Amino acid sequence: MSDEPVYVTQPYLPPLEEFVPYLEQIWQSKVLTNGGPMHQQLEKELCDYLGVEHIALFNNGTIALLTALQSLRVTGEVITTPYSFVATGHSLLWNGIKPVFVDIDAKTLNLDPAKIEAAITPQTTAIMPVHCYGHPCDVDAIKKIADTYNIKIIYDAAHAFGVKDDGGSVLRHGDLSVVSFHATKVFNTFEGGAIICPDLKTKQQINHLKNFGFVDEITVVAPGINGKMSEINASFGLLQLKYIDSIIAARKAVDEFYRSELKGIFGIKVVEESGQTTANYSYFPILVESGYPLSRDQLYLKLKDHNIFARRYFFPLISEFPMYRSMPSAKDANLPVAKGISLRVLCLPIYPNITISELSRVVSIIKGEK
Ligand code: T4K
Repeated sequence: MSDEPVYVTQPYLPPLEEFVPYLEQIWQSKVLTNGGPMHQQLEKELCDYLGVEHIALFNNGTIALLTALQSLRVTGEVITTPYSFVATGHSLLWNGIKPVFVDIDAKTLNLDPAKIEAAITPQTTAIMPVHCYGHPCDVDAIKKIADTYNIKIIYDAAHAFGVKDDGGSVLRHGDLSVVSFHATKVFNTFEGGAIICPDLKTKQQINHLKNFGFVDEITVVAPGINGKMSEINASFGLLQLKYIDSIIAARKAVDEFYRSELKGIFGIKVVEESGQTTANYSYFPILVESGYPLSRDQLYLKLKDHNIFARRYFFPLISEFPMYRSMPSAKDANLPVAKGISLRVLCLPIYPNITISELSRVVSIIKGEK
């Protein structure tokens, strides 16, 4: 009998019977969406949990990114990283904005602040960095550049739920930060996302934008979109939030297991956490270096042969997809670090309910014992 499949991630699902009372409440109220009681309660509880002032919930992280750009009226060119999920770049294209790719830092794998200034032109109106794998960007250096050139910062913080630095939640940085609550994320609402807003006025404006631009029954102030989170999604978030500390603790244990087991394997480099005081262990990226007996893709395929579905996040680079690759900033010569990392990276399975025997299977394949 072959081994059970092990995926790069699996959502944590609380006991089904605990979800039933939420559904009963929704059935009773008949309020299914449009900012109902579950939605309002989740916004409140997330503010408390994350330690931020204002959150606007969305139906997914991508629509939240689109709306964040709309709300700041970003146009022209935006500096961003090629080393991310394709939604980062797509949110710019959907707004008619030209992405300008800047290389990443070899240690943090985030946008390299030292390379940003050279990419700024009179058309640049914003920077969109990503806290990749939940590892914080160099927020101080990025803010200094944005202040100097009077441009905005929108953090794609899709991976950074619950991550903190010395001053608190990393989600407080930038003009706006956007998180994803997709099923594959540390905290999920099946599909979902949010914009973290600095003040109530901004949140209200974003609330209008996510509801077609309506401010009352007959007044539409902007060409808004439908970005609303439904009551089912919000209620699942409320239930999930009860378990979030144990979810993150279980992820931490997986992270520690891998770090101790993979130590000293020639040619395998574990990507270090950097800059956070509280991590969320959202991904477990390793780099398959030249000293390892297999290439990254050979190891990926070998794991797959054993029913272990590691993922090459992020390969190809965003800049390599057809709608980006003819842009001058997309050239490999402009992005040598990102290119190199994307050819070596492999994200290993990490999620709360992964078992020790599954983890041991992963490790023994990497060690060449299988
Ligand atoms: N910005 C960044 C930096 C992002 O990483 C993302 C999303 C976004 C923006 C956009 O946010 P959203 O609009 O998605 O809220 C997955 C996710 O779909 C995507 O949300 C995520 N980033 C990206 C990094 O990963 P895929 O295409 O790799 O997902 P998929 O379906 O192959 O799932 C991976 C594995 O997870 C599966 O092999 C099994 C497991 N899985 C998946 C789903 C959907 C489950 O066990 N249950 C599930 O329901 O993109």
